[in-house]
Amino acid sequence: MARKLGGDGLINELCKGYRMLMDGEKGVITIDSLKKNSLLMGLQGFTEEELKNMIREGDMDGDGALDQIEFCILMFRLSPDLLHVAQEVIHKAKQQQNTVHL
Ligand SMILES: [Ca+2]
Repeated sequence: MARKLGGDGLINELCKGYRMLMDGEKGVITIDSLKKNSLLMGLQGFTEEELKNMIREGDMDGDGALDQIEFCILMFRLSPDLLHVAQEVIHKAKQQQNTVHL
């Protein structure tokens, strides 16, 4: 599915996902907001331990929550396909830059 989206679409999808999962008051994804909102998004079947691991995995500054950048990086790490799309987008962007310079 990610493949059909262009670069902007991909980032938009990630941002949309982030906003749906985050704690509306704190503006970050916490274990509680992840638990609550993943159910609303229909992402069932994760145990609390798996969700905690997801936060721990992505949390780079150790505050126990995922900010937008941490979330996006985690998504790219969890999905090799997404990473492939991102590389294509970067590749295309570079080609466009080259065209402009020529
Ligand atoms: Ca963090």
